[in-house]
Amino acid sequence: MSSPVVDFIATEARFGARNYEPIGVVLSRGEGVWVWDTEGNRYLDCLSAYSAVSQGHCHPKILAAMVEQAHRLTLTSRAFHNDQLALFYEEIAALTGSHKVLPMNSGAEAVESAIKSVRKWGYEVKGVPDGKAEIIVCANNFHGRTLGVVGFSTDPETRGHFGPFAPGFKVIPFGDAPALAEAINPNTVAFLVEPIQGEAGVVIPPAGYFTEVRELCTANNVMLVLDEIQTGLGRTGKLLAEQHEGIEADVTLLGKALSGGFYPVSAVLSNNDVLGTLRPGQHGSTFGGNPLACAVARAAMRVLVEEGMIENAARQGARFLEGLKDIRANTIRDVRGRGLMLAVELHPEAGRARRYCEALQAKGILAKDTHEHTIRIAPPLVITGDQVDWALERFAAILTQDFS
Ligand code: IF1
Repeated sequence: MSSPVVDFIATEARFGARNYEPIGVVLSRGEGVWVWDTEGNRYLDCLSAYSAVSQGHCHPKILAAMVEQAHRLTLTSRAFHNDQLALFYEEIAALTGSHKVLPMNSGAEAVESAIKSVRKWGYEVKGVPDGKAEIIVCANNFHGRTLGVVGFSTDPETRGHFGPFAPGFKVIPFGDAPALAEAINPNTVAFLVEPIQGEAGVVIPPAGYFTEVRELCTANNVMLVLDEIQTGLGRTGKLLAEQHEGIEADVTLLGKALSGGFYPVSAVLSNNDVLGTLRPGQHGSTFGGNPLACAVARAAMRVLVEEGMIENAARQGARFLEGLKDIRANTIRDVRGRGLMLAVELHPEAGRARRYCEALQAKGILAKDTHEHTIRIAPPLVITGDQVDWALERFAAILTQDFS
């Protein structure tokens, strides 16, 4: 057979580094919650490019902003001002209530930038002796793929054989406030944590955890850095996941949906003097804050709010979660989620989650397994109630089968 699907997959395998193992579908078009493969089959996208296309595929207003800006000016570098950056700053600050913004590109770059900033703050404001700054992170974290970041990963796959790594990180269990209290010492500059651990399998901490975390950080002059790259911008049914516990981070990291999936755009936001310690020449990026990125991000933030996507994530997320909980299948060990960040954890004996994702694909749903036994579900935030019900029918059909 010489179908184009075989060609694309084989050619990728021949030339590409094999750092991914994609499901056997070749996508060529997307619109809203739907994507189509090269043979014209339609799928409901329950991954949303790891939450980057929260606004739906090829959102027409973000597309228009991107095309319009691309015709005028794409990149100036930060050596000169451009007429989009100030507007991006104003709008992201108004949306999130943050005081200072550092624009970057990928999520991992935002994390790296935050680490540099809190260390510098530690030395210049908190008074930590030079070279002694400590950052506390959580076991099973996922913050990206750069060397600095994988160095404090606890996943052997993620960090194995990539060392040596930078020192200065201390790992504690996630969801354990007493462990944080114990780990803090006078050289601690920050606690870096995901509000809900995504890659770990959508792990939601116990209620009250972040309230205690906030209090501990404040009491010890430790910067609370929330990685909202995946949870932020409406994914969990609130603009920021921190709002579920009524707290405010000192530093917030955004990425992914900040561009609605059109372009890599990330940002470090701070409520205080953390970003203020960066002086000219001490940090930067060729592409960070470029006019195309800013125009795209402005449109991506605008449609999120104007089209009620955050409220819709709360509403449809509750419907999806309830529907999943109603599925009676002995393959299911646990169902959890907040907003449209959901997961079905299978019994280990039920077989690998990957098999279920392949079966879902045959029924017109694309979802992604994580950690062998968990199916992650994160559709675009524009999903309707009927589409949730359509998906639930198919999840029920697959989960009542046994692929062990
Ligand atoms: C891959 C998971 C999602 C992130 C958080 C920073 C980053 C990510 C909380 C880095 C990125 C991605 C990247 C992708 C897999 C993925 C992922 F499965 F690992 F957990 F989304 F669910 N902070 N997450 O989730 O952002 O530099 O990639 O823009 O294969 O690496 P990036």
